[in-house]
Amino acid sequence: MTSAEPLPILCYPDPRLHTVARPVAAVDARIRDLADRMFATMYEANGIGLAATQVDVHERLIVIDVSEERDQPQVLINPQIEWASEETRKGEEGCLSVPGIYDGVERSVAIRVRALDANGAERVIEAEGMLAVCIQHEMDHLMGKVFVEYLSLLKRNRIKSKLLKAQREAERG
Ligand code: K2U
Ligand code: ZN
Repeated sequence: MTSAEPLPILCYPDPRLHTVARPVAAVDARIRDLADRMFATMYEANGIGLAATQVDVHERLIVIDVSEERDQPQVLINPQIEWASEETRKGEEGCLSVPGIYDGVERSVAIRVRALDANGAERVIEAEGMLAVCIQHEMDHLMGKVFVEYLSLLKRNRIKSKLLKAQREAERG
C-alpha cells in the first residue's frame, strides 16, 4: 500500500453515480495506481469497500478490505458473480456516497465471484457474510446502482432532499 492521494467521493444524488462502468481493458500501471488511490480513499473514509464509480472513474474496478486489522486489501477487476445462493438475508447497509444513511437491504448470503487481481491474474472468490454483502454492494455501484434504490420511493425522496440540503449548507460554509 503506497501513500497514494485520496480521491473525492461522489455524493448521492449525483447523477454520475448512475453511470454503468465499462470493463477494464488492460491491467496496467494506470489501474494499479488508481487502485492505490482508491484504497487510500476507502481507508481514510473508514469504508470496507469502494467502487471506481464512486470516485467518478467508470471502469469495472473494486477495492475491498473487510478485515478487522485493515490489512487485507483485495482488488477485484472485471468481477462476475458466477453463483449466488438462493438464501438471502436482510442486512443494515451504509454507503460512502450516501453519508449518514443506513437501512436494510436483502442480499444473497453466499456468492462465488470470478475476477482479475491487480496483476491481471484470474481469481475465484467464495464469499459469505460481510464479504459477500460488500462485493454485491460494490458490484451494484459498477452497474450504476446505489443501495437507496432498494428502498421505498418515499424513503429515497426523503434521503435525496436531506443530502441535497446538507450539500447546500456545506457549500454556504
Ligand atoms: O460505499 C461503499 O460502497 C462502501 C460501503 C461498503 C459496504 C456497504 C454495506 C455493507 C457492507 C459494505 C460502506 O460504506 S463501508 C462502511 C461500512 C463499514 C462497516 C460495515 C458496513 C458499512
Ligand atoms: Zn456504496
